[in-house]
Amino acid sequence: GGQQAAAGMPFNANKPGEHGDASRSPQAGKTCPVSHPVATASTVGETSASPKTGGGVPPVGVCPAGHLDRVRADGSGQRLTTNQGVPVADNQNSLKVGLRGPTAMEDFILREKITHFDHERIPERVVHARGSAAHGYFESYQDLSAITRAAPFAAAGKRTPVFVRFSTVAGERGSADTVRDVRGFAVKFYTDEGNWDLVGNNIPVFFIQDAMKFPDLIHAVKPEPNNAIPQAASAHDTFWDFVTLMPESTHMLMWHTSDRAIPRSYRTMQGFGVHTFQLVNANGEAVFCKFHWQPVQGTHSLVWDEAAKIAGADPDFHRRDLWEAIEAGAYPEWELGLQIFTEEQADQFPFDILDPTKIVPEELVPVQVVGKMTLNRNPDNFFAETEQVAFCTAHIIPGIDFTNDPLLQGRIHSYVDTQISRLGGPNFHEIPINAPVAPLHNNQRDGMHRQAIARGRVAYEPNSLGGGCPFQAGMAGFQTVFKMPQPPEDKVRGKPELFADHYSQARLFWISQTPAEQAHIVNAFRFELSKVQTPAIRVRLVSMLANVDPILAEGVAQGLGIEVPAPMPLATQAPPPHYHPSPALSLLARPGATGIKTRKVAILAGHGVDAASLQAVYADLLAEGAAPRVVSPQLGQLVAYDGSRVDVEVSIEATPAVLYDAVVIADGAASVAMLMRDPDARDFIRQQYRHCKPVLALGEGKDLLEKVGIPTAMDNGDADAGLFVAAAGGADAGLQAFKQALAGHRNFQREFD
Ligand code: HDE
Repeated sequence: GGQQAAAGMPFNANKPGEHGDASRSPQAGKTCPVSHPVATASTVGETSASPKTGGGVPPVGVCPAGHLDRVRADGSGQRLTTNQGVPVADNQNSLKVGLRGPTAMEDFILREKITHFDHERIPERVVHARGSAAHGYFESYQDLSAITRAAPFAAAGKRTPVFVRFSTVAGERGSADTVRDVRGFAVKFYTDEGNWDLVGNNIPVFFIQDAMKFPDLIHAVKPEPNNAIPQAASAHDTFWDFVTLMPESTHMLMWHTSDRAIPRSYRTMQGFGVHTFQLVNANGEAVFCKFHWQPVQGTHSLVWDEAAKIAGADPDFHRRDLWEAIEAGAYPEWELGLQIFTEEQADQFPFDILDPTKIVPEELVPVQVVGKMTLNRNPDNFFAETEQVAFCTAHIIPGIDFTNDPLLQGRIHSYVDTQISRLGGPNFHEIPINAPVAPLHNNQRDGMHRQAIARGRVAYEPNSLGGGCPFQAGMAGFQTVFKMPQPPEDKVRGKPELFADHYSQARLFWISQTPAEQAHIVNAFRFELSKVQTPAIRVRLVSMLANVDPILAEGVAQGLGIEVPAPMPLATQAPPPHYHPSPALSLLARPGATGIKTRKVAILAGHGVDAASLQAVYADLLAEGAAPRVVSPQLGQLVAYDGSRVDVEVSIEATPAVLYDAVVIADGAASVAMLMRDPDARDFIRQQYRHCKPVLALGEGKDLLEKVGIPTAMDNGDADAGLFVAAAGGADAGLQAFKQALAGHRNFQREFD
């Protein structure tokens, strides 16, 4: 770059970037205008065989988010401009009165840039602030028009684009992903009859029965208002103070302390609509419905010690997992299940279907699978899409309707209301990610940030000047068909009698868990209440649990070092319904159908490793869709036993044990000796073992197990179903067994040994 300044010019007027001109101007031949890919019939489906989407490639099927192409922007190859399109000559220096003088007020370029920056942030969501999202589509397996006229179910094979956001509830936008919390599971269907938002959670019940209590619940669980502690945690006094004074939360607390609240991945959780909804067909006939999302990948969770460590090692653990799976073409999938029942059936249930603290057990009403959702495209821009997406329970379409669930009724108001302040006005439906794909015509006008240019004189109805348009859709439009009991004549503040049974389904959940899951619940209560500083709150909690199960209450009381107090008084004298265990409520009931796909496997190795067996195992795991990584105390290359070189992909320090689903210890005496000397490597093995993950020791790798004190058989003499020692060179049988264990995820038996 020319440094010779003309007389009077600043000496560095033409100074190149410190890294040369390349960092400041496009490379030769790179200045052509960028075309924005638009999915057409011929490109649709093209990417199904491709290992990667993202990066603007049109996705499979109905081109999820294809409607967003019109607003996608890409600066590559383009010159820099202001927001007014004025080309910017110098993006390094503000305009000054002389090189050492003050900045000129007239530098509109600087001022525009700084002003925009100053206003970059919008308020985070008051709850569910931390989240991640992806595009995809829902495909109906069948024509459900006999039950509902909802557009996505109109025909077998029909595809409807979706945008799905997963979230935690309590933490702030930058909090860690793996905290103990409920996960949001919000789906926006862009149907051809308008947008339908199914705003659910990964737990099928809720803490409270009435919207009136929601601000109290959230104030109790959020960081305490005097010192803003703790972040993204329910383990503090105000939360447990509140919930132990609200016994209706007992059932939810059982789920909240279960492994459901620490999922392995967004891809491995169920989703639930929670409330009872109605499905309505074209004849106006209604049935009740509960929505279930069932992950094809199976349901898998973390263990608590691991979740806590991941929060430090990779706070973006779930965000990264979702992103990487989609980039790798391992598209997450969920089947949609419906529990459909009539009012007559509902009248026979021992609980009220309007009570969001109750499930409808699958033994009572089986779940019918009616379609599948596939997420196959990452957002292009986190803010524009994931942050600005506005889910509202009020967004339903013909064929779906509410019920009188008093929690749902309050939500119908809350979501639209909150978007108005979060997104700055009533036109948030015009933000591209929120805009319906279905055509939109009405007489709503104006407001902050209005985009649409409504033509003509007429913004009222009825009108003759506009030919009566837009006209009412009549029978083709949304109609409310409340099959629910008619509202009583007198307005009341109160609850139906059956809402007062707070414990039977909490007990149902408890007796449906495997021993390992029960132990985790006891431990979680102990942990949470250990953080509570007020002894009376601990006692109150145990008195609630005493109504659920004596073993549970005793286990928690023991952990807290207190006696089990008298059970909390019951809110109803009616005899409690009796439930049999429901195996479907155990996480272990759904191992999933994707085997070891996307499971992360560390192959620990050092110098002197047996390269041939390492590479064989690596290739084998990769071929089955797992994600093996050569992990070593140091980066660079390892010199193998045979003199060849093995690339280290990542250091132990950068990716500790908790970030992997399993570990293989590579063979080779020197390699194993190097690992033995490394404290991180020793910890790695201990933690994999403690977290019940599969471990495969190849050849001399077993010496590392011995070194860290891991028994190769369980105390009772049984083989550990997740620990495999393969003879040198004979990895095959061991590897097969290891992969089977990896598909099953964990061996919880270890916790009892
Ligand atoms: Fe929400 N909830 N909620 N909630 N909720 C919000 O809306 C609210 C409830 C859920 O990814 C807010 O856009 C009330 C149950 C999800 O953007 C707010 C009540 C269930 C998300 C709100 C509930 C949910 C939210 C905050 C009780 C499971 C994130 C920001 C009457 C069925 C959606 C926003 C996303 C978000 C209110 C209870 C799920 C304030 C008043 C029950 C998944 O409107």
